[in-house]
Amino acid sequence: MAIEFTKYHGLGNDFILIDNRASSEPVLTPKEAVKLCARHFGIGADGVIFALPGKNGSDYSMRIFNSDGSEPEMCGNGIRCLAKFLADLGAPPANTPQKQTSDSVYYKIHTLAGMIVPQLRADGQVRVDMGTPRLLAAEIPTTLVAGEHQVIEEPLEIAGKSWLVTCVSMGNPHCIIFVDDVAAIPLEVIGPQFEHHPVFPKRTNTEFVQVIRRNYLKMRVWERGAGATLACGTGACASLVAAVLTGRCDRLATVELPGGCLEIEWSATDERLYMTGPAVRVFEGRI
Ligand code: ZDP
Repeated sequence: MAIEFTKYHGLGNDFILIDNRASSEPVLTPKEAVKLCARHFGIGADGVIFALPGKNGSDYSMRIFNSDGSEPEMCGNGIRCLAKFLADLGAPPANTPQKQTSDSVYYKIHTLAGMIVPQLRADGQVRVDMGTPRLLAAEIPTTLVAGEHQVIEEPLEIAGKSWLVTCVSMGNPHCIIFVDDVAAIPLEVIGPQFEHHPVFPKRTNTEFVQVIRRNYLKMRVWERGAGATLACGTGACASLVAAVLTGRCDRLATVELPGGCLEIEWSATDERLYMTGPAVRVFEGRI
């Protein structure tokens, strides 16, 4: 069976998008997704994203498989790409008519991390209501401290060194470490050791963050199930939350990733995270 796909990226975090509106289950298995993501033997991507019919009052649903076939709850760069994909397909946001204006379109997207609302703007940027961060150890999940406590700069021994880690869930787990120089971090060596450390029962995404100014962070990421990627939207949100919680930055900041910059705001009004960044269509094909 032939399947059509479109390739998108958000700051070089790249995805294969599949129009899956005709059925409520993904048309590919995790194993097939792994093959398509392979950079030398397949199409090449950090993950495969399925645009599925809406659920619980949403316009559409998103599911995503990482390049290793695991299924994360959420994906920040991916949901910007999904919003662009739906617009390119001419798929209307059927359940959110009241919010539409001439220069922006809102989609209500059901994800395994709850309802996420991307707003497609006339200037091509996508602003996403990413919901509220979860901070308790049991919610991350991590066993680093007792379940009802927050994990703020707790020591964790990895590769013979003690790292101070702060944990934030954006629906998916993140572990943030503040460092003086992100360029000096041997990501490929220590990233997997964080990802698979037994204190993270669902594994973890790991962000190394350098504070440049109170409104500018520089970050490198090792993603659960995808390795070193050029950008991570949920990771940028989690990093800003960790920086605010530890008094390092303001609630509105630019986060610079290897693939470019995202604007992240942790609203003091509604405690929600708002992420603004690009989503770019690259090519389409059929397999
Ligand atoms: O949680 C995970 O397993 C991540 N690999 C999911 C993907 C996150 C992503 N990089 C993002 O932008 O949030 C796509």
